[in-house]
Amino acid sequence: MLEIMPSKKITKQKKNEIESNLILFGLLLVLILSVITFWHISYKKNQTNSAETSAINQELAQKADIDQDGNIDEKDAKLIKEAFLKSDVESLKADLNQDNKVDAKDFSLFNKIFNLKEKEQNDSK
Ligand SMILES: [Ca+2]
Ligand SMILES: [Ca+2]
Repeated sequence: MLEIMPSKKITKQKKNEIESNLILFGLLLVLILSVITFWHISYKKNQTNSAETSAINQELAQKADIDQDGNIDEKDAKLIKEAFLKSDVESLKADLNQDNKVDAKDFSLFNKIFNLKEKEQNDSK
């Protein structure tokens, strides 16, 4: 009996220790969960952003196919060169950023799309 009493006291102390450890553990768990939630939200945000970017590229890619033959190739490059600094209806098909003139901005946009398409084709090979 005498031996059991002090050991019970120790157990009570240990219990308090365990309780405070549990509180710390709980706080840590909440912290980890909020970090995961935050990471998840920003990950989803990134996913939405990249989806938006690819949608924009898709739209631009359709415009960059100036002769509408389904391919973005040298023929379209030639058309955009011919349309350079012109503002008639036919030339404005090459106005990719739609500011009503065909200039270096459209040309660099076309190059970007052209390179993207080429990369896509190489990736799928
Ligand atoms: Ca074309
Ligand atoms: Ca333009």
